[in-house]
Amino acid sequence: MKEQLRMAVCYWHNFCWNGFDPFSHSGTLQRPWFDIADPMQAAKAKADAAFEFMSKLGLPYYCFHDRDVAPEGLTPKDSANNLKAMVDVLGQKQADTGIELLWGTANAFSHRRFMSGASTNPNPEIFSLAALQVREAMNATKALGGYNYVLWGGREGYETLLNTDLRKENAQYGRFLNMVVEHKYKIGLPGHILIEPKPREPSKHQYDFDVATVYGFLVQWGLEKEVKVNIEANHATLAGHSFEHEIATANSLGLFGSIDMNRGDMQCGWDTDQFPNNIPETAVAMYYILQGGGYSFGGTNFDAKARRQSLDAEDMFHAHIGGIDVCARGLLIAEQLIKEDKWGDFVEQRYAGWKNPYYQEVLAGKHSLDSVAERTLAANQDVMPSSGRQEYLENLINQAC
Ligand code: XUL
Ligand code: CO
Repeated sequence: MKEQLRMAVCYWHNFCWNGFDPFSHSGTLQRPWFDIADPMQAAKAKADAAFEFMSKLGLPYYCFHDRDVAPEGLTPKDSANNLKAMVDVLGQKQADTGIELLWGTANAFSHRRFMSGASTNPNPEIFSLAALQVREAMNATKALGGYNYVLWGGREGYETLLNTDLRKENAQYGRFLNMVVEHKYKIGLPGHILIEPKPREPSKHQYDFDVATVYGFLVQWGLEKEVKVNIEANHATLAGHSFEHEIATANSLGLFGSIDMNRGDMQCGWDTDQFPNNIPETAVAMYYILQGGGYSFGGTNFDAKARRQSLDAEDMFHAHIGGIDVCARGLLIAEQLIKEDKWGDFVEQRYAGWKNPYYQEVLAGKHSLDSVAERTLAANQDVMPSSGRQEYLENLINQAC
């Protein structure tokens, strides 16, 4: 079961406060690399701290944004070279510790050039800068033996419709994503291209609103068999869904890839990225992940950070250990629920009528609305509903916890 969790820690949230914070909710943990004037030396010191921390936790994987591991340079070429230099550093760290790269991604949302979008920018030269940055980040991921590549479109959306051409931006995004998929095959990345849905923040409206919206976009651009989703718990909350709703939707559409594990705040509606601490909720999410067949190349990435007033390195350990334990407990409970099979069996029984050969024919398109209506008229029998047993099912979960 332990292998099923495929735990990773995200550089972005734990080691990334490199002078900016787009979400204005970062903590103030002591960060020794802050005092180092040379940005590349600071990046190396940050890598030392990150790998020491992840090793102490015994984590098998990590994830990164390009600009979190390597500073932006004065020119696009400098930025690309900085990342290449850090790939060597990170490669050595991986070899020394045995920690592997779950996924890489590009931060194409913090720099002011992306304020009107990356691939969806009205200016095609900014589209091209995003293409360069993503190509470099994909190549870095490949060079480090990474499994997957994530795209989160923080600025792929709009602030006001008044200045926005939705049709044009959609076509740009569709072409960009196809280019990314083509490049994946060119360099031979083993895992998935993963889109991470989120409805808003920093853009007022983001195109990758939720899993179902992403699916529609993928179908439009012929990519529904090529791209999967990285589902973040707090992003589901922001979209007005539960985490398990997003996981189950991805399962039903064949899109499930990976998760960003965290929790939001049910009262304030921000992307607070807190560590998970609710065991029954996590168990339900894990249940759907297992039910869908588990991870293939994906994993459980902590896109979470300790709170602003949790100042000490010790707090980082409390946060991660607590989060990992909640996921582990959730996974074991989910395993037990699947073994007991009362829940699965109930759902199966609820739909059992559809196994009837006649209804199999209906689903296969062998009957028209007329023929179904005539058969029903001939039988002339009303049907009573049966109980959905919601409370019984809710109790099953709590009993397993
Ligand atoms: C932002 C977020 C990102 C993505 C990767 O809300 O979740 O860190 O996980 O860009
Ligand atoms: Co995330």
